Amino acid sequence: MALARNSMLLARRKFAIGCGALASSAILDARFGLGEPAPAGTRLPIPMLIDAAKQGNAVHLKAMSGRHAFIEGKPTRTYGYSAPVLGPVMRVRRGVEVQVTVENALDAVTTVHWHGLLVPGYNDGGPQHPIKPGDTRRLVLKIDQPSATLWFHPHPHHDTARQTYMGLTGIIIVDDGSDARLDLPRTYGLDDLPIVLQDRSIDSDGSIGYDNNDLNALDIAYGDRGDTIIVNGAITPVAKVPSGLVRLRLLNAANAQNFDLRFKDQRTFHVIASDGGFLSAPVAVTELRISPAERFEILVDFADGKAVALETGPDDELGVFGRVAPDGSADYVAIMRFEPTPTMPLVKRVPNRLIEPTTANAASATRRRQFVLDSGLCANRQQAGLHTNMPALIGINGKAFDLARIDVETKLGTTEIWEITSIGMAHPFHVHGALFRVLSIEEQPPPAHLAGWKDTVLVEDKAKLLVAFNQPATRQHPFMYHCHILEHEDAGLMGQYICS
Ligand SMILES: [Cu+2]
Repeated sequence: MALARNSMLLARRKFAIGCGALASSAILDARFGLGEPAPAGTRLPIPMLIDAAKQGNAVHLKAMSGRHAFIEGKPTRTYGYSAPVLGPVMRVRRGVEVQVTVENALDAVTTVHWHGLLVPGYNDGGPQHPIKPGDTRRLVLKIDQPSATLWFHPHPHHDTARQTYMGLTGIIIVDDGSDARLDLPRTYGLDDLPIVLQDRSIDSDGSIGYDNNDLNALDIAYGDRGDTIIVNGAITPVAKVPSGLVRLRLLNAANAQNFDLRFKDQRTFHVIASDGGFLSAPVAVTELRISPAERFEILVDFADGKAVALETGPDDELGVFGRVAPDGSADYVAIMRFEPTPTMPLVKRVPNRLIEPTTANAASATRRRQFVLDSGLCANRQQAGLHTNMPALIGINGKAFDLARIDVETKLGTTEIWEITSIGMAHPFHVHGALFRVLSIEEQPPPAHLAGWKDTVLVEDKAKLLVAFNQPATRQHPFMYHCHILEHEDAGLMGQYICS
């Protein structure tokens, strides 16, 4: 949690002015760079696929510590789900009940939250349902939602950021059978690849450390950001792919970092799905921003047989210091590479149409609520004139998270308009147990790739969401809504709602 690592974040345009005292002590020499170049040829690790249907819809996950070498020959302590780091990809069919057991083999209390899965509050895996070290939790997850790429991660009280950073992240693929009908790439590990994007600070001895007692005010204010980007746990790996269409299931599982993705040759690719499932039609783009906890599925055409790097660009939330090349010499840096092989492509054609999302009528919303997300930065303290000492309030609508307080009561089967305002910096806002449509973002209609059902959206200034509440949650087992910068969440940028 070096101060230097986060100091450059102060340069972000919105709060560059007015943070004098803090900035003068913090503007050091840090750069958001890629660290050591990776050894060429590290293959993209492909997480183990658990196809629940092939094992009687029973899945066992063990949250455990292990050892993983981010740098060759320098293994270090990490966490994973039934793996030394990260976890399996769990494929579940729509319409089934999956019996899941979660064993906690860590030396810390944990939970597993099924991010994006539409299940009742008692199965949501929030901080209200701690699993003690040595304990095993059994639950039955009823899968009833369209095809989508979801994920699972820890959500314990005040320890989510550390546990996720140490490696606890897995993917869930919900499969309703539409892949074959749409003739989409669907051969796992071949033309259907999970891509888990994260950043880490890796010390020269290969270790990644995260100490909750060592977080300084800046680590919390900006979230933990590392100088090395990892993909499925590897530094700039290489994926061998068919010379045809390849589907990438992109997940930003970073604690705080936004990724601005493009291919080095700036080829066009197609976004086919976001958090909640398919878009109505593929959206052609050359760049794609993905914020923490968001997912996008994209189709990339490698028919030309040419190797190409996937790059990330400067995080423009961070101003000139968001540059990714350590020496500032390049705007974009490679985070992985694709090498097409001259095999027969499995799928060649991008479909014209996908699946029309169920309609969302803002006129039928029964309530309108405002949520002001405040991460306690100096600029907003001045604006608000409320707080004079660090640490400032980190919370929603002036309240820090309280496990004993229900903030919002919603009605099952209704929709509400939630107006989200970010103060100080952009916050990726996530709602548990519900999906929403973005009605407007920065007062504009959403771009096509953000127009489907979602559960997380990056709110730079303002967003208006139409949230659909279709899962029950009681006072004993409420749902959460929060910023998905994990240090913000742990520090209190979170609330609880019930639904009945
Ligand atoms: Cu935040």
